[in-house]
Amino acid sequence: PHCRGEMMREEGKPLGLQSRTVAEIDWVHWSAVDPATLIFVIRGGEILLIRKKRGLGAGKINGPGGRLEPGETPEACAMRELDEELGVVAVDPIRLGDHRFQFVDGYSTYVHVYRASDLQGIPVETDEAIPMWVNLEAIPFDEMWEDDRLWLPLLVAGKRFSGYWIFEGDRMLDYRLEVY
Ligand code: 6OG
Repeated sequence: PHCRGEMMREEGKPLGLQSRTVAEIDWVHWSAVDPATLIFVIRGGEILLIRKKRGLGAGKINGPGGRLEPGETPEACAMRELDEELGVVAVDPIRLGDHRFQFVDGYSTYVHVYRASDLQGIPVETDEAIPMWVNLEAIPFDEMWEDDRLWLPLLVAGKRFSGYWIFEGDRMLDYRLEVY
């Protein structure tokens, strides 16, 4: 539903024959409908998460982030989204990985993933998000996108990664996750 009219088919595949496995996609020539970001602040044994009020994944818990605006760099996008969603500024964000999400309805997004170890300001609820500091031992994966339990522990451990994911709505069909 989030993609109606934006993109009717995935590269080289007629409608109705979208790939359901990672191996079927030519990822070198793949491109995403939307570039986007996620940013996770981890401080004092806790991670800053949000309950998203709107956009893709509304109702779920996720990291702050969102789609790039035209001409915006990924890092600027991550910082803008943190400000818009929670009214805070991350200190020294570093890019630890990226994800390619292909949905079988044709929508796709390429997500740059950042981690920061400090924050200026106190997160506040906005019309986009409710902030929550969560113990690193108690990340609520049951309320998050299905992929998160597979790669968020890598980010917490400071590892670099690249993910390739196929989704049908909320359901993950297949993935490949590279860890460096
Ligand atoms: P807005 O609609 O808020 O941008 N996003 C995902 N995050 C995770 N953890 N898993 C997924 O699996 C995701 N698909 C998209 C990227 C969308 C936000 O949602 C994230 C953006 O931060 C499918 O503008």
